[in-house]
Amino acid sequence: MKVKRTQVGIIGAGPAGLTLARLLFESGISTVILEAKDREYVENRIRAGVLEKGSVELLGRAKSDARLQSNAQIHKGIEISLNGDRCRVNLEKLSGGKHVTVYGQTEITIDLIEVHTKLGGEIIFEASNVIPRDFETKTPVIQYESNGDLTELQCDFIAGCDGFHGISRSSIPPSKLKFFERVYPYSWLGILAEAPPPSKELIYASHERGFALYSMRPPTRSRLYLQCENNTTLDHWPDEVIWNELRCRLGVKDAHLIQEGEIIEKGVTPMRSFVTEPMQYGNLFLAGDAAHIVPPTGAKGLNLALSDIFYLSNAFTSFYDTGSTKELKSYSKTALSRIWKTERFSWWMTSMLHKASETDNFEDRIRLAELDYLLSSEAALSSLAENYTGLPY
Ligand code: RFL
Ligand code: PHB
Repeated sequence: MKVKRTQVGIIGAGPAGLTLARLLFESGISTVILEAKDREYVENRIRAGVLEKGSVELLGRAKSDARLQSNAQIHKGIEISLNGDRCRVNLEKLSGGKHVTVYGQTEITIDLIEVHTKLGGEIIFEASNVIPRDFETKTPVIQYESNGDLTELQCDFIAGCDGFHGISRSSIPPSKLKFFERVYPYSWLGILAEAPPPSKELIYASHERGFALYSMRPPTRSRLYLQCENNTTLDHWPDEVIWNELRCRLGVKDAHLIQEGEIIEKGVTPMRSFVTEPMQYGNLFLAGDAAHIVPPTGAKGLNLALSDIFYLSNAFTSFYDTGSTKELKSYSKTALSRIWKTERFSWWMTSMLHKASETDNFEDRIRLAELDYLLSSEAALSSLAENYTGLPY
């Protein structure tokens, strides 16, 4: 068995693991990232697209924002469409001057990998049988295989940034963790299309046929989503059905705004809320989707992963600068306070905008009353704007 040594061993090269590695590198702390997939796969995953100010600032601190600064779009508002009637939510005015940035997670991942590898950071792609061990001791290790070699990576700490299906969370004895979960009775069909989006801003559409979201990947592409049934398959969604449904849910008045184009990617995403408490056990720290999941309606999954990394990178830096374990010990508590507020917001946006089950007509009326109230109340809209643009760290 080969032996390697680093200060912080990171499992997973998603946005959480990569940003952590970049920030620690900038503070002179060594890391090795172990990633199960190959680089091409990691760089081609299509996921989130809306960034809060705190996320953009963190990517700046990670020295990975050069392309973002020149290619991203600033959005000062969103639109909400209710059965075809559109209403603009002025995020900037309602939040006291804040906005969101539209830039795809795919591009963020490409940027982080490019900068980190150029500066000499180590990412081991296609690492298999990755097993975190001995993290209840002061000498944790991550065992893994790469190119046929079995290696033991000795480290001071392990950061489990390996997403919802990763190995880190499941390596902690279940009796030490508590899980909180809600699975929703619908999913999203997502498409990426070579077609201009119907509006300069995102449109969240609640319609009697179900929810639809009209987003974008600047400069030329549309990123579009449709509420669908949980057991749907892509066979149910030929291109023509998708375009018709997108037109229909935007309403008769705006249907002409939909411009068709080649559909480059199609996929179904289930909707889940999930939180693990605590997010640390001994010297193993969980961050991002490894610890929590939100349904994508509030555009928070990626932003939450990055806010965890803000707290965790500060805690590691403080430890290596001063020897203090205070921030490391309180990492989970600090991160969870923001996570639960964001879980609440994502659950609220999801429940309010999606068509509820046919059988619960009471819940559906409450949902419509909530939407009606939101669109008629500056106080309610200000709360949406404050949460959508991002709660403070
Ligand atoms: P990631 O991005 O899942 O990265 C985890 C990385 O760990 C690797 N990995 C392992 N590596 C080594 N050994 C193992 N045993 C491993 N197991 C897994 C994986 O290959 C991967 O590279 O987690 P991270 O960094 O915490 O980032 C979180 C965000 O990616 C996530 O919150 C968002 O993308 C969620 N999400 C969306 N969020 C939004 O805000 N808007 C969206 O539109 C949106 N769409 C999505 C999404 C998540 C999806 N998933 C997870 C299936 C669409 C999809 C399909
Ligand atoms: C996206 O562009 O992928 C996106 C935007 C807003 C959301 C979810 C996804 O709420």
